[in-house]
Amino acid sequence: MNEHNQPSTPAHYVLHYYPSPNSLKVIILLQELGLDWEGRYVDLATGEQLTQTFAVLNPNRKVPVLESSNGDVVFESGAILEFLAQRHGAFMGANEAERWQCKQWLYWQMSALGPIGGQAHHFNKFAPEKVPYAIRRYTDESNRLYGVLNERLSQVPWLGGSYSIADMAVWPWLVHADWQGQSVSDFPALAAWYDAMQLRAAVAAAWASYPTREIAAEDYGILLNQRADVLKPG
Ligand SMILES: N[C@@H](CCC(=O)N[C@@H](CS)C(=O)NCC(=O)O)C(=O)O
Repeated sequence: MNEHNQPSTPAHYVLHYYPSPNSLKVIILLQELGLDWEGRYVDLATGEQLTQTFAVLNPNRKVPVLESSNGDVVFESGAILEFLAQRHGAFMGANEAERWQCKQWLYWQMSALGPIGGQAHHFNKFAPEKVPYAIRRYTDESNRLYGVLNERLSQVPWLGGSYSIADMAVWPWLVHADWQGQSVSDFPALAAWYDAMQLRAAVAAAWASYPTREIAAEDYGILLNQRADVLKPG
């Protein structure tokens, strides 16, 4: 360890991922930092995340999970972003005030935009039955959250003041705005920020390496029907 409590040998990282917004956040940061890393695809449709091998990495049995050659294992995309940003001393704000702005918007993404956007995806696109109340509830709340982002980004160029992991956490959740019943172009400051994100080489590289595919409805069986018994060794 050096004086910053960081291992002195550069680490090799393994990202257990699936092509979804929460994994894409981390891929963007790995690209921004220019780190030595490889991706390991976790087949969620066949339940690879529910195996005992995977449960050792993440007791919540979800991707992403980051492993380092120094023995670190981190789950939860927000924690992974903080871990890498802190360890490599970048993208967490240029000063104390920005650090807290960055954290606020990161936690906002993790607690609001992600969960609400996820439910909007679910009820608009994947739910086997159309539930009008749920569609309206999550589409409207997504719309409100886009408004919050637009307001913030009409005051500052990046969510934390300077470019940070907060921006990297939010952008992947806007890529499928249509699944949330939204259009980024309805929000001018947000649209300008979205375009600025896309112009970053690391974001473009992360996006290019991100295999998007339409997921067949039958692949969702395992994802949409889990209760506590999935935790039992099978
Ligand atoms: N809060 C978690 C959410 C992780 C999450 O929901 N991952 C999804 C893919 S985006 C997953 O692994 N789903 C598998 C399952 O539900 O079985 C994070 O941000 O890391």
